[in-house]
Amino acid sequence: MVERYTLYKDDWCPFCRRVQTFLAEARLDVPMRDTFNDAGARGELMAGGGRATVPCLKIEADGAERWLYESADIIDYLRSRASP
Ligand SMILES: N[C@@H](CCC(=O)N[C@@H](CS)C(=O)NCC(=O)O)C(=O)O
Repeated sequence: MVERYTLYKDDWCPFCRRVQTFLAEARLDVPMRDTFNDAGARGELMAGGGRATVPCLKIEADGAERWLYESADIIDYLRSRASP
């Protein structure tokens, strides 16, 4: 199953930075949406995930989407998907 990811983050958040550092080290190219500078991105996060907390990973597959909060859970999830 092919999954598509979008990371909702802001530049001031240390938990977001932790996820971004992991992505860089793992060489994973995940599109990002900045909820601090982009009201549209913040609206998407609120509407889809239910709260404004970042980081949050949107996971799209088979026409469905999941919103995963918590930096440690996001890293664990992407690590497991990158090397099952
Ligand atoms: N335990 C969470 C902490 C996330 C967190 O506290 N994010 C802050 C920014 S650094 C936030 O979005 N606060 C605003 C809110 O929750 O609405 C994680 O590791 O991801």
